[in-house]
Amino acid sequence: MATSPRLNLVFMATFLVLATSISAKEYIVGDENGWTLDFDYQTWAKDKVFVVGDTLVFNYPASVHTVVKVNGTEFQQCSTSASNGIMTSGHDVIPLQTPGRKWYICGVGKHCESRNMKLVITVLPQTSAPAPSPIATSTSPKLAVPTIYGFVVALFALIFV
Ligand SMILES: [Cu+2]
Repeated sequence: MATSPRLNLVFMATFLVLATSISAKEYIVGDENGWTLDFDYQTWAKDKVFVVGDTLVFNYPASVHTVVKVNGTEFQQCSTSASNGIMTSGHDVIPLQTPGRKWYICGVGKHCESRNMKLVITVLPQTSAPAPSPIATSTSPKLAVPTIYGFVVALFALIFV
């Protein structure tokens, strides 16, 4: 019993769609500056669109800084509580698993209060329509979408012609 070429196409299309939906962006906080003193993280975050499934990476010399996930109030006050997860590895990879606002500060000394080591981002749901278009510097995720649409159109053409 021969495998239908159309069935193969369905599998391929399914695979492509899945591959696209799990593809995620990794953001190095502060880019080459990393997680450090006196960097403007709000400007860094401003033109980026964070989506569930993306990851944040905080790079810094371990023992010099930390990364503490806090709430909005703690963020404003640069305070931490026992319930906050603290990360100290120097290469902290944080998967963005839920939509909403996320706040991160450095828990060392007055790095948050006086040296601007604080980052707030808003994570969008994965299913949302294309976000307000950022001035995209990375083009690969954008290229993938027309590819999928083209493939789906071709697939329908094959099935219904
Ligand atoms: Cu610090």
